[in-house]
Amino acid sequence: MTAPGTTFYLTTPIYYINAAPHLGHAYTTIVGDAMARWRRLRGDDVWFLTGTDEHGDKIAQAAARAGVTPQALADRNSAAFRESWKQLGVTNDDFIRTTEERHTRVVQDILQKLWTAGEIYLGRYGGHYCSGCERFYTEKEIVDGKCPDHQTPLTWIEEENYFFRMSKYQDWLVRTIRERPDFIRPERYRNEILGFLRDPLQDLSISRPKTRLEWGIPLPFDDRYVTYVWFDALINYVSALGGPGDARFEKYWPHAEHLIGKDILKPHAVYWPCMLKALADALGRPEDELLFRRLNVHGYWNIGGHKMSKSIGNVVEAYALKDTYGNDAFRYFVMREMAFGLDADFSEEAFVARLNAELANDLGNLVSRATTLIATFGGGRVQPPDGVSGAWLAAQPPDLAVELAKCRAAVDAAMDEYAFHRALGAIWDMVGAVNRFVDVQQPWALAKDPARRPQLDAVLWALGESLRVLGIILAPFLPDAAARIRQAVDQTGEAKLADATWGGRAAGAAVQRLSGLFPRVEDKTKPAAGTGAATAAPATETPRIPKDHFARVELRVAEVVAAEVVPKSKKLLKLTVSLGSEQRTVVAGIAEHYAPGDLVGKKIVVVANLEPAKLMGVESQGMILAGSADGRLAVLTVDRDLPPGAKVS
Ligand code: ME8
Repeated sequence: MTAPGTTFYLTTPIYYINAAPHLGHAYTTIVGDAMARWRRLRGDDVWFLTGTDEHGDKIAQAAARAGVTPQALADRNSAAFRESWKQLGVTNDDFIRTTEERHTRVVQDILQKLWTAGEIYLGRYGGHYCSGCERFYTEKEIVDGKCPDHQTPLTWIEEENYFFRMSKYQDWLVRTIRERPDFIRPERYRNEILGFLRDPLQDLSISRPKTRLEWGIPLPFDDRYVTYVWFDALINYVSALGGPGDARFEKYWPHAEHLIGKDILKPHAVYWPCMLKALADALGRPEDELLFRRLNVHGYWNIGGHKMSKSIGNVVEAYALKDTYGNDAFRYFVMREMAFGLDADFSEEAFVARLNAELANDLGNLVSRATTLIATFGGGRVQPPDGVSGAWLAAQPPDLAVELAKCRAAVDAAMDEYAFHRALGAIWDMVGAVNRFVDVQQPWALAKDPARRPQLDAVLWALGESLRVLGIILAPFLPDAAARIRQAVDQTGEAKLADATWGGRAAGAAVQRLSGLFPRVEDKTKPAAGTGAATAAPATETPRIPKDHFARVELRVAEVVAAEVVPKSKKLLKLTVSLGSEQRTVVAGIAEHYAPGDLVGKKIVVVANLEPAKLMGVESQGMILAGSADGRLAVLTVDRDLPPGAKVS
């Protein structure tokens, strides 16, 4: 694990601009952003790069189909990627385009150096070419005479081309991968490449004759040719830093880590290290100064059990869910659902399930519960406990200081391996511990006994402290929600990981109520209960009553302070509500419609003068109002802020 305060350079692939940004692109860019934010949070000096890959057959063909020049298409579509990442809140430090002069200059410079050093030669080659893949296939790779990827017929092409002497680096590459266990991660991809390298490595054709393709970077030593798109594209990682010799390159390149999907493993794990080794030799520099540090490879998203296909548009639709459910929810789902390195399946149903259970329920409710408890019982302030109550708190289960230390260590280790799913799992363990802490400590019960005020204050302080540290640790993953949490606990300024220690805030703080951080959403993918026709009871069936009958019912606004399931009951929730001057316990048959935390912090309406009644052994001192139709139920709330206890008439 690298020590905090180090330099770090992270790149995503540069995306082809013949398709709109979709789920796959968004995933890599989001995890890249989370990693960049995480390393900045640790205090590292970070440079995070993304961009677009704009040359090659695919782009030329797409432009021809659209009736525009390749450059016009590139300008328009590259802007779509840039805009998309901006909307997602991605914090890239630079955005490189392969049609930029700063890129073509470095590509031509590197080609010239390799040519001069004898690393490139002119040769003759005949092969089966797929224009979709922009590559030749060997006899062994062809399936039924067709491209194994596109299942389209291949074209036999024979031509003179320039070749990079890649084969001579085969032994060196195998040795390097063996000596550096984390050069290609996770291990399954390292093994895949070592397996591939058991067969002889071919030299790499790095040019395309202009007679066949004009849309590329001209070779500096033969202008009848343009550069093969992969040779051009890989160099973006270096050209964006200004190329060897540039101050930015010399600072960041030794710490370079690439992030890619498994589809582009071979160019990154084979061509690219060989190119860099050849460049190091040509420049007379040690190979360590030119090799990247790590290649981090993730798996592929499938959609609803099917392979992602750009043509059906499902990948674009999946990405559009960020607009429906919000950036943070989208980020959370993709990072939590995909075990980094393995394939995963995307479905709206799974998305909504996680959103409701983990974001709305676990995290959102905790924030709402904790801030409401502090507002109600602490007057909106928390104070660090003194020696006696501090010692009492330290002995209370669950021990949140220990839980936090466990969470921090687990997140550190997970992020070192790009295991975003595990990092979030560890943070949710902490969220769960704090929720348990509230259930076990029952601050509303402590509040009933004035002699236990110091313990109540210590519990409230622990809740404030939990939210403070969560607001920091969550920042790389859920930047918007984390900022709102930090604001609610009066933390302004930049979050720093070093501050996420238990008891890190010595002074007291004001805490503001924060509810609805992640509103629950209805699962549209599940059929609604009932027939869909209006089946609410007709409003006029019951006999009319004089007005004063209604006036005998005392309705009041009540604030839900705490809620729990009544043991052994499926239907009942026990709510603790505040009527301003007093607190009441109200038992309501709503557990099939609301999780306990859903209502905490909400202002609802109760019948305050009902005779007490026992339900499953719990005395209910009132009744809440709720509407129902089609098997659905909704608790009545007030749409403007009124103090608890306010009369309803
Ligand atoms: O290959 N699941 O660009 P590209 C997960 N320009 N990630 C996916 C994905 C999926 N189903 N589909 C795409 C190129 N990705 C080249 C790269 S780099 C020097 C040149 C992501 O637009 C993933 O990161 O086809 C994958 O590697 C990348 O998009 C490919 O993007």
